[in-house]
Order: sequence, then structure tokens, then C-alpha cells
Amino acid sequence: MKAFIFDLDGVIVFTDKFHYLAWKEVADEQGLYFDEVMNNLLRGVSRADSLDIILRENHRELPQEVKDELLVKKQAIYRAHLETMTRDDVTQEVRDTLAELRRRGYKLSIGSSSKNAPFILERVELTDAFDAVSDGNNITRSKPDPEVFLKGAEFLGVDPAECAVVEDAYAGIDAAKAGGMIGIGIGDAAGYEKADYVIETFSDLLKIGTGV
Ligand code: B16
Ligand code: MG
Repeated sequence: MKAFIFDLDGVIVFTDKFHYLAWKEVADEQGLYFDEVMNNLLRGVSRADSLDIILRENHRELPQEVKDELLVKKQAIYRAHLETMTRDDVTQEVRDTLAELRRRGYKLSIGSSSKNAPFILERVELTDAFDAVSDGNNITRSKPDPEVFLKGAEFLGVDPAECAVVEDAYAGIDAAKAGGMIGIGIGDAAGYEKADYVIETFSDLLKIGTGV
């Protein structure tokens, strides 16, 4: 294994609460039902696909122009929440583990569906911790398609078979496996049988491959 590719939301930072607040506001305005359980279905899914899931769950259809407006509104609300993030929104455990993996010679990339990934990394002062960022801005297909991770491997110049993906979403583990990569589940995805490894806490990554 030569590289790690990290999902962002749910692995490095916890922006799902902001996604929830933004979608909730948009859904309430439209008279659509939305709760924390439905928010879970949106993990790792692109913004446009997330709206389609909310509409599907509500058995509602909307014209594309209205959907486009709702996507702009959701992004504005979400972005305002992201503005409040600081360095303290990333734990010391995450910072130390990333630094140690780098010290051990691994290449590190982000592999996130989010178009806001560069902004989030900037807010939490973590941009320099990674050798590459593959995100929602450089892909056309959302997880479980492996595109975002394959691009990450390409940016790092590492063969996909030598990359491990760290993911909190089932769709993310499926994407890693579809790309021929090792899938490491954390959080929600720690309960997913398709994950090659599961970790309880981020620093457990330092034990993988050491036989501990
Ligand atoms: P944006 P990840 C994903 O991030 C989120 O889990 C998902 O809920 C969100 O819809 C998606 O990013 C797109 O985000 O609206 O910022 O482009 O888990 O892939 O890092
Ligand atoms: Mg995630």
C-alpha cells in the first residue's frame, strides 16, 4: 500500500449537521418531509442526487428550473454554516495521524463528492496535509462510481491497487471496491460487510499493516 485516499465529510470533518440544517430549511419551505434518517441517505451522494433522493422519498417531482433554484439555495445556506468552521473542527488525533502516515512515506489524497472540499480544508487549515484533492469539482459521476477515487490515485501517481480508501459511507466503500482499492470503513461504514478493514477511531489507521 502506497497511498491513502480520505473521504472528507464523516471522516476528517463532520459537516453532515450543516448539510442537515440546509436541506431541512429547503425542505420545510417546499413542504417536503426531511429528518435525520433521510439525511443519512445523502452521505457521500452529490448535491443534485441528494435532492432527487429527498423528492423520491416524498413521492414528489419538480421541474428542473425549480430544482436548480433549490440547489442554489441549499448551497448558500450550507456555505454560510461552513464559514463558521475553524481549525478546532478537526481533532488533534486526525492531524497527528495524517502527519504520521506522511512521515511513514504514504501519499495522501482527499476523495470527496463535495464541491466545497477545498473551502472546508482551507477553513480548518488542513490543505497542506494532503498531496492531492479529488472532489466534486473534478468528477462527473457520484459515488458508488469509483471516479473520485481513481482521480485521486491518478493525481498522486499511484496505482489504484496500492491505494486504501477511508470512508464513512456505504456508497464510498462500494466505490473503493469498484475501483480495485482497499476499503476501510469508519463510523457508519464500520458496520458494512464489504469493507476490507474497519476502524473504530481515526488513529487505528496507524495499526493497519502492523499486525496489531
Ligand atoms: P456539496 P463526502 C459529501 O461529502 C457529503 O457526504 C454529501 O452529503 C454531500 O451531498 C456531498 O458531499 C456533496 O456536497 O454540496 O458540498 O458539493 O462525504 O463525499 O466528503
Ligand atoms: Mg463521507
